[in-house]
Amino acid sequence: VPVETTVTPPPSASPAEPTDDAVDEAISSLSRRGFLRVAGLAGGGLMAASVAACQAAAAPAWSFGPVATAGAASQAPTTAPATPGASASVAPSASASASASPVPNLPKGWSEHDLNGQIKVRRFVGNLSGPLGMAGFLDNVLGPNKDDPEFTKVKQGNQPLEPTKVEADGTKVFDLTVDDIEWPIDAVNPPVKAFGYNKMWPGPAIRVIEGDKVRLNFTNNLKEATGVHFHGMEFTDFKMDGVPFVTQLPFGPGEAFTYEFTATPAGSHMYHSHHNATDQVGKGLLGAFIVEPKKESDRYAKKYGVTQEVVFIHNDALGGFTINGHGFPATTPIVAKKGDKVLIRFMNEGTMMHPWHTHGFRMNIVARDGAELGSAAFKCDTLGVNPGERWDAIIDCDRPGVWAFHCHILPHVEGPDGMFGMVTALVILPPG
Ligand SMILES: [Cu+2]
Repeated sequence: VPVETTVTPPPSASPAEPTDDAVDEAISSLSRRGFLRVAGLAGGGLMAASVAACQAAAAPAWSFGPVATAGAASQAPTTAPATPGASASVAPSASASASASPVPNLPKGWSEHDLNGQIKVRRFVGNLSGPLGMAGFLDNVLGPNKDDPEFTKVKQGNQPLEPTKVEADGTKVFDLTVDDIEWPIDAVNPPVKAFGYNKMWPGPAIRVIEGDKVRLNFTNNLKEATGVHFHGMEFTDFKMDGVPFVTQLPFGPGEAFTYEFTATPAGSHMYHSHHNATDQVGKGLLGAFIVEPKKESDRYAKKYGVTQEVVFIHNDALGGFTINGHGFPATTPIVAKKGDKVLIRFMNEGTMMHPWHTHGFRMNIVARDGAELGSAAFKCDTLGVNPGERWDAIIDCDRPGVWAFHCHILPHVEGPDGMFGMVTALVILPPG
């Protein structure tokens, strides 16, 4: 299981944990090399060529090439040349492991893979041992981290969007733009050239109430045409369905288009580009469209005692394997308190199925595609989420700890230098 094998010495190692000093020294050696690698990517030219050569050299050890399998990346040459930077973001691990020189002071029994794996986890869960009341446990990983945790350094999408105004007839008006953006998949690799609604990936989370009249004004600031589809909505006027050449003409650079409908049914839904979509959705034109049930007693907080909710929008194209526009260790951990009930709205905007696996807990699956399962609700610890699907899962946080939470297609989560991509954790803090 990834976390355990990554943060502890392998069985062949000396039973004593390596000293902090030895690990820090080895880490700083690797970090310097990591910095040089990033600098090389940013500089392009000769360095870029040598990085490309390194990546080619690394290929035989890598059983699955995320770059090759990612839909948009493989089709990229016409619309988005596959730059070394983009490749590095898709498989951030490949070039680091290709460096040949031995790492000085590698703890006994460790490989460079082990050390790189630990660095990734430190970037993700540094500074956690204090809040968990676990000082002394895996201090190299959960202990004081000289760097801030990754998620404080990268931009976050999925920010709540308030209506710009509410008309006299109750219509909620939302204004959105469609923009070219540079998006950091993590804090180390160069940002990728992406698209965003309101300059973020995922686009802003839009939340309305069942039966609300909504009007969504989109202004296209891209250099290409687009169209927006509200995935899961059942409205009367099909011309609001957002499929260029089927229900409307695409709207081009500098143009605007307004979608207007009554929000129904309730549930977890999405909005995304439906034009040149392999490319546009793969570059970040995706977002959550959540319709709360009209009756308050039907909402998750009242009905199931949900205390916190999280949206997980997956993608597996331009930015590699991502949750909410970031790959591990820049994914955001779910942080809860013992006793919390956490709702996760899984939304797959990618091109392949991802089986989400919770360590330590079964999820209570209460809705699919916005439709409540009722007596057909079920529990599982691994939930396959197909492209286009939304599943609502509730976790009873009854035991403190740092619980790994990841897609269980292993090449989506672990590479030659540790975990990447669709990995996060459920962190449950003890009382107080
Ligand atoms: Cu996956």
